[in-house]
Amino acid sequence: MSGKLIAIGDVHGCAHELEDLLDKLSPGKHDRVLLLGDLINRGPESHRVVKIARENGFRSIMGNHEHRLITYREHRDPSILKSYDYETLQQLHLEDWDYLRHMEAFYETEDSEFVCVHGGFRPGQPWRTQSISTVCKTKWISPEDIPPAQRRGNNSIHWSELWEGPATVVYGHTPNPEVRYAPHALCIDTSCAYGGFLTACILPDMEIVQVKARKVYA
Ligand SMILES: [Mn+2]
Repeated sequence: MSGKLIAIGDVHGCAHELEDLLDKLSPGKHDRVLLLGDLINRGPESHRVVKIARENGFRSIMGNHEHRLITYREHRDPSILKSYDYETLQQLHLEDWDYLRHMEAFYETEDSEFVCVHGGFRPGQPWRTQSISTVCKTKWISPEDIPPAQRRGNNSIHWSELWEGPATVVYGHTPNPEVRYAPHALCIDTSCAYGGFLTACILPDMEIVQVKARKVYA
C-alpha cells in the first residue's frame, strides 16, 4: 500500500472538529482519507462537512443517516424522517447529494487485512454480499440471529463480539466515549456531536488520533 489510509469516524456535522483533526493529521499526498459515514445530522454544519469531503477528494462509506435521506429523496415518504433531517435537507446542495449517492457500502484494503464499514456485518453470512441497508445499520444482534455456538442466553450481542475475522473491521455507528476494541474490530465513533472526540484510525498501524469536540451539539 503506498501511503496510509486514514479512516475517520462519524463526523455528524461537526465541521470545525473535522478541520481540527485534518490539521492535526496533515495527510501527505499519498495518504487517503476515508470517512466512515454519518457525515451529516446532529451537529450544526452538515453541508460544510460534505463540502470538505468533496473538495478534498475524500472517499466515504455510507452511513445510516445518508441512507435514510437518500431513500427519502427517492420515495418521498416523510414517515421515515427524523426531526433533525429537515434542517439537513435544507442545508444540502445538489453537489452534496451527488457525493452522498456515490458513497460506498464498505472499503477493503488491498491486502484484505482491514475492512471499513459504517455499522457492521451480520454474523454467519458472507460479509461481501450483505446489503447496504444492513451494513450501514447493524449494531446489536438479537438472540435468534446469533449462531447457536456463539449464543449466550437470551441477550442481544453487539455484532463486533461475534466477528471472527480474518479481516479487522474498522467501523463507526455505535457511539462510545472511547475507541472500542473487539478481537477483530474497532469502533472509532467516539461521540463527537455529543461533546466527545472525533477520531481517526491510521492504517495499517491502527494508530489513533483524536480531537476533542469544541462543544456539545446534540
Ligand atoms: Mn452515527
